[in-house]
Amino acid sequence: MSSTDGAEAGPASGPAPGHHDFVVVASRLPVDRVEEPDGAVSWRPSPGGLVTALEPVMRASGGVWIGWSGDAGPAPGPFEANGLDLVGVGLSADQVRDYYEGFCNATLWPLYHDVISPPEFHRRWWDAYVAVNRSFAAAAAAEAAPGATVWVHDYQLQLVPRMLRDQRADVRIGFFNHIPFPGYEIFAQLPWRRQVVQGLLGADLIGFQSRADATNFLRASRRAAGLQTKGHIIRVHEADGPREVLAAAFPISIDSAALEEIARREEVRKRAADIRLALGQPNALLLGIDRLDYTKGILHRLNAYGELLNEGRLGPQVILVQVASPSRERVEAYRALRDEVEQIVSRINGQHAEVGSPPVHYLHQSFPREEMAALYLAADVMLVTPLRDGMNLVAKEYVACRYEEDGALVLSEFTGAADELTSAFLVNPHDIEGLKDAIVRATTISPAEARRRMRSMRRQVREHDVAYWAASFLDALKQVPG
Ligand code: GDG
Repeated sequence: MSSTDGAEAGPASGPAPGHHDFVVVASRLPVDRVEEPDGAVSWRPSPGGLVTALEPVMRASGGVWIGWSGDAGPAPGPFEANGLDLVGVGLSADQVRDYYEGFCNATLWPLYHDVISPPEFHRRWWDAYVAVNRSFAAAAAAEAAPGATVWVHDYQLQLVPRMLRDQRADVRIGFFNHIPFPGYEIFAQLPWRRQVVQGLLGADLIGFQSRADATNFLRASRRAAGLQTKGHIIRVHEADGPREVLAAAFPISIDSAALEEIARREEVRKRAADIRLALGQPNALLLGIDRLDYTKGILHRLNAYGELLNEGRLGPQVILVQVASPSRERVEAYRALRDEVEQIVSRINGQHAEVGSPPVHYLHQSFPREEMAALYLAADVMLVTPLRDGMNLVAKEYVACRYEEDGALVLSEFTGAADELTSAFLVNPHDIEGLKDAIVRATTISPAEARRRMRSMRRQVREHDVAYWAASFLDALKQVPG
């Protein structure tokens, strides 16, 4: 990402630590540290699902965001960047290796995404996970005002709710899981399954992306922790008596209006036209935008596209632009995936390119939001084909940008987004023939059918935006009996 609208680090201008009524605890701060050649430090917004989702909510409600900066070493003191009050949690180099790259990215991530890649279980990694969760819980306990609302995010911090409650029984704790919660047969592989369930149950409200995820967690509470559930309520036993925890679905979304506003800008529309021009005015432009992650189904998508070219089913000049933003490059499975993706891209281009016009344009880069919006605008067909994805914001972003009610979305049924965007071309990405058929249908869709499908998806994304998501979660949190 090349935009640098970050602010200099400086003392927080908000309330003094320990006096925040609203505390967000997430594994990462919503900014990256940038050191200028003259040694000055600035912070620029960092891309990613959670940041994209929470930034507008934080701005609207004030409060403090606790997270890790992304670099090994001591935490930066409390600071303000980009108008947000931030508190850093420091991770040592060993913790980055064992907690972040290890337990988070090589144990929990693959386990929770249906073991697409085999999870590794190491006791040293678990110990690091416990220690780092303890640091985050301590920071939250220090920042929260009496009776504050604390919103903990995602699979990296599942033990924080319990640890925080043990120190601060007065605060109200919400937890939101951004990734899927797996079926019990898969979750049960985790040697520390009971501790994880009990860690989460320190919260008053546990939010999931879909009803299926919430149901899986309710079952895990019964099976791994031996607790009773009734509907969406889990009965937890505390030293001072029973307590009720609610587990339910709160599908996350995007700031739809803000993104549409970007897409409507003259310069963004011009950039979209220039992109098509640079690609040789293709008959159809297919687009994929993902973090380079094995859950996103990039290989299945490339294989389907390659076969369609081999079979001559797409007609001339149907181009694929694949943005694969760099991700978790120190984790072995991600390095291997990158090699495999790049091999397939080369094979397709080697076989089908004419001089000056390759069919696949592969961009292993990150782009500013305006460029993303221009890409969404330029694309006739958006390909979102994860093998498993909690929600997938890219699908919603494409829909938000298509204000002329054209374009088509091919969407995996294994995303949370598929529960809402039912007018997309829904596919099982493992079924390569079905995926190919859907790509052909989306590419040859009539303007009337495209409008009908896009209009209904746009209504969904407009009415259920990120503000709606945050408000429904926080309202429900207020109502759970504390
Ligand atoms: C997790 C869950 C869930 C990507 N490349 C660039 C860029 N992005 C932005 C996209 C989108 C976000 O990153 C990716 O969000 P996704 O939802 O697609 O996926 P994850 O990163 O895996 O997010 C996911 C999400 O959390 C929220 O709960 O939906 O299921 O896995 O917003 O636009 N943004 C910019 N440049 C890039 O190059 N500016």
